[in-house]
Amino acid sequence: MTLELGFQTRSDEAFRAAVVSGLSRKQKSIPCCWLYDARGSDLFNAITRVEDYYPTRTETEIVSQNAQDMANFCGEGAVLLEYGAGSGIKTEILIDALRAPRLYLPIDIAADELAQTTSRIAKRFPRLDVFPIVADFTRDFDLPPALPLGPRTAFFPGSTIGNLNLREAIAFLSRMHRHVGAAIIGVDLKKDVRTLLSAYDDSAGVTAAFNLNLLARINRELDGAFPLDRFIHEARWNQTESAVEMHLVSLDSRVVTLAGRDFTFFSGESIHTESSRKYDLVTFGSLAETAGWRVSQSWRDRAGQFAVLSLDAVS
Ligand code: AVJ
Repeated sequence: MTLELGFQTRSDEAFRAAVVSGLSRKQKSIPCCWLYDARGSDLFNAITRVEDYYPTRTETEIVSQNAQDMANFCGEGAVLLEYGAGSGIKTEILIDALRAPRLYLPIDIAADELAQTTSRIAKRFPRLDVFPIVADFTRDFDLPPALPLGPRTAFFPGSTIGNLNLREAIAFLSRMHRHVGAAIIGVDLKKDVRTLLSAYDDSAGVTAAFNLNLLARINRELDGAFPLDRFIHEARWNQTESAVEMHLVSLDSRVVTLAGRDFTFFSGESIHTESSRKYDLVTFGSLAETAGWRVSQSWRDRAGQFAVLSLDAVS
């Protein structure tokens, strides 16, 4: 059974405000949540299937091979929350292994994709209640009151936590602590820079299309005038932040009008559109600890590229 859809928290006005303020900074930047309109979600799903992008297939394999352990961690009659649900492939594997799960609450800002994922999962697991919530999980939001009893576990795969900076990650993990007492979280691990950069600048050009779609969205929704063939996608390794960054680089000096305002670019100037932080297990463990969590188990692939961790609330 699927309950009615939650509330919409992101509006056209919020998009305009985010773009205008982001492009007014010294280092121009736009929060990565705006990459995921309908076309952006499709392009991201295409990224997960390209050879160079290792995280999705690696994590899916880890979840498949350890689904029983993960299900035991969740316990019987679980209430499963998922932050940034996306396409929900890994979630299906986990739900399939759970014993008599009670309720699945996927939370995502991409409303269209959330609706698709929700109906697929509701169809496949007819006895599971599904309650989708359209919300930005990086901000405060309330869970619906009167959740059924049963152990609550959060599922946060995809290394989406990597998109958050230190302050945001602690705020997120603290909010998760208010929502649930246990969590299963995917974390992409530090590795050689070449592997990282090709994952974010794949040879098929899908990541480039994903990044450039943001400018197309601005043109469409904010009456923008970005010439799409004069901006290029770039992936950069930021050693200090231990993050792969995506940028959109202007090939010329120019003035771009959008939302009735002018923005000046010098030749080579970039808009920073995403950071994907890469952790080692020790660093992630102490981050989790700061927010009241203890790592209980960690599952990795053979090559040690990616980790899925179970967390218990300690305080
Ligand atoms: C879905 C946020 C985890 O950061 O690896 C993929 C998004 N960006 N390629 C990531 C993404 C460029 C992805 N996350």
